[in-house]
Amino acid sequence: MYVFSGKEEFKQAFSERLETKLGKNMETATEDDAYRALGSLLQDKINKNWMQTNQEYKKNKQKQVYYFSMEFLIGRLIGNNLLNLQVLQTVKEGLQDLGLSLSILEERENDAGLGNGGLGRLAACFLDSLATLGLAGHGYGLRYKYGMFHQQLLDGQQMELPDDWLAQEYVWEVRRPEETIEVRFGGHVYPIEDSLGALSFDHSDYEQLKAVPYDVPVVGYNNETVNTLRLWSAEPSVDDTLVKASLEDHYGNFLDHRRSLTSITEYLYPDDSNEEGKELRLKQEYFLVSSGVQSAVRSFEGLELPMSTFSNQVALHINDTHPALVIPELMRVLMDEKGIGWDEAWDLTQRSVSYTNHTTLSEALESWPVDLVRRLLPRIFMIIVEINERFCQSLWKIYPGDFDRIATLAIVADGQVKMAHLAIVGSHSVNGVAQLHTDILKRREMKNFYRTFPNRFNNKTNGITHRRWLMYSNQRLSKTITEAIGEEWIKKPDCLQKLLLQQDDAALLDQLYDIKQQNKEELAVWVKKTDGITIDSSSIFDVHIKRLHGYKRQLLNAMHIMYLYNQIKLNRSFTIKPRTFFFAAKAAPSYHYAKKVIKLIDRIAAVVNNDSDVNDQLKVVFLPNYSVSTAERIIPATNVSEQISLASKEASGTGNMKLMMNGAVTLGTMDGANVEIHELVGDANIYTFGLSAEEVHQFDHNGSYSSRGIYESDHRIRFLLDQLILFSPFSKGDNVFEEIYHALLTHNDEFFVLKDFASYVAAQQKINRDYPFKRQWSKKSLINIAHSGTFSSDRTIQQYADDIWKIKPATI
Ligand code: 26V
Repeated sequence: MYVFSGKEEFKQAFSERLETKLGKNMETATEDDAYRALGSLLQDKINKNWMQTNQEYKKNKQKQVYYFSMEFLIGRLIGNNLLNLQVLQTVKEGLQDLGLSLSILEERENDAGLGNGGLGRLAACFLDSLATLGLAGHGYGLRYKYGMFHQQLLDGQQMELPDDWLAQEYVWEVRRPEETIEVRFGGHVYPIEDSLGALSFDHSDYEQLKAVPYDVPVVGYNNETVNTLRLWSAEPSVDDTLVKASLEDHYGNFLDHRRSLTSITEYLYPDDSNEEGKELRLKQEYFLVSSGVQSAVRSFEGLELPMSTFSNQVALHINDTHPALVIPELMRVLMDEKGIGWDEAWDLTQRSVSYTNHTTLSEALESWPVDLVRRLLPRIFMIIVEINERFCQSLWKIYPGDFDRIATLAIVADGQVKMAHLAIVGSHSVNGVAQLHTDILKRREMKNFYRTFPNRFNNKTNGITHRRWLMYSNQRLSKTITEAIGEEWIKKPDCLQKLLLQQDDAALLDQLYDIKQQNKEELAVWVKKTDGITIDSSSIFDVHIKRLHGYKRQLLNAMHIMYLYNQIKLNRSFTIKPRTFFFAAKAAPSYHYAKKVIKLIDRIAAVVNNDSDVNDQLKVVFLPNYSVSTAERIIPATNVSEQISLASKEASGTGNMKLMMNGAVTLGTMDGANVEIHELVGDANIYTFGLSAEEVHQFDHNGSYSSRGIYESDHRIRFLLDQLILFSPFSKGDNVFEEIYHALLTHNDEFFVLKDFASYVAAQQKINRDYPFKRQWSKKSLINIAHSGTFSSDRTIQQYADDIWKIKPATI
């Protein structure tokens, strides 16, 4: 896309924009003004191609993919847009000439945290790849007024503060009131039969509200494509004056009622591990689904094609089960609004919808009480019941008399609507997010469904966009890679493998080492500035960044640090290569145990960092408020990537991919995509440890694990656990860590922390021995970078496009 011919043209346009948009000049403009002027200037350039992209799609009757997701963790856009428009360098230099720093202006943008973690960030990476590959794929999400909470630590206690990201005008969004959709909740549905015996449904007494879209452009890299991320916002409907009457004209009641309706898009649910069954969450889900489906149908109708071709023109993808109501909602629109019969509507629905599963953790599996669904969504409920009836009847034909099997597969059972069952039955494709995860779905979690629909199941190993996570966030490394192998890797990330030819090139290895060193120094400066902690940038940077969860085992890492501390304190001859352990993690606000682990890490940091016997060898840093923009700072500076989940629990992981791509070496279990990383880089370039998924399964199955047995036989572990509850530098004699102690001992250590401790320590010792051999370490780093192209989301999206959505690039 043509943006600026060079920095002079940019400077001219920028100064003009300051004047025309903000009435400021270089003397009077604040940093905020400058950011705003830059954003608005880019938005203008993007708009032209945005419009053109939409027109081309329509003219060519291009099949459209709508990616429905409750979360899009997009982070800041300015740097990414400059990169994709290929003017990052021009603008950086132009601003410099004007006495401004791009990186300071970038900080003015609020980081759009409309997601919890991996699932939301994946959606954002996918949008980037769709646009870059020239594919007609768009995001449908919610415009939460408050995104992921802002985390602060007060004496190690996590505090959640509201993320008021829209407090300042968001430069990238465009409100499109003309595209508003009406969404209905509640009321009563009655069947009516006409004189010919045809059935229709009358829906009355419902509450109606407006879904107003705010569109955010998604700019492809070095092409003309601009797709759309459409975020829906709830607003009161004009029609609700009717409601006013039913509330007996009481003005206060009326306004309360209005507020409660529009609260649907107030905030993002900050828990990604525990299904709470909150009514407001179900309302959010249906609000997204109903707006999205109606809007997709409306666009389809603009093509003036027969309804029977819907599934040739439209693919609806659901990111986990959260938008699974897409299935009955599309059935409703096709039947009740377009007059199509059940069988044809069902056929079109199944052909359009595809579903990705992101977890096998039973606590996170969604199911909704039948009573709630019936009350909130009466027509949708009727359709779900009918889908279930027909499905169970079809099962009866395959498995006559097998009540038990049919009961385990039913969509509605035990007073609950099971969303995963609905998603599998109503779609043509179900995929897991890494090979191991897909195998577990097929062999265990969804075994009966897999037997019934073997062709529906497939794997799509996750990916990350190498544009944001390498080209943008690690510009030094990108430059060196291009100097070494040319720039083909940018369009074809698999070409990073060319680096393998130079794996013994001493100069290149030294250069990689230096780049890492510079990135570490930069991070150290930032940590000093923001948290006041001094770190040794020549120490090993060991990084554990992800949501805080029992299965991710931040506790295992923390206990190892306690162990090192004890060793150094008690054993004069024990030394280690200096190491800085970084953590960043948000805990779900109601996840008590997770908050205790944060507290423990904070306590360990306080002890270790202030003890002069150890703090030349050991430092611990907990970086608060983990977000996309902090990840962008930490990842380029990492030596060791901690991916230590209990095998079988982490569906894929994507941080593992980002870190590998930036030359970190993985310390990991054989879980999720770590398995695939290991396969690619080989034993010499990854540190693996711990139980296998199969071993974990066997223990869970036969119940033979005893954490107490380990406590009794391993004195190191006994010592550590006692330090949690008896007087020690960590416990300080109070009972704050009793909960952790009991989880490990009384409740038999659900996540096998004690079981994997010994092999984790051994792997860490190996790292301690290997790191000082600079060239060899750099070679491991190079081999990781070289194989990381496989994990570009361009590869992932190409596979979705070919195998699931059946779409080809458009020519814009
Ligand atoms: C679940 C729930 C349930 C309660 C309500 C709010 C809520 C929000 C999100 C979730 C989804 C949890 C699943 C998830 O995030 N899975 C992660 O997906 C990543 C992308 O595929 C994958 O890399 C991670 O391994 C997986 O944990």
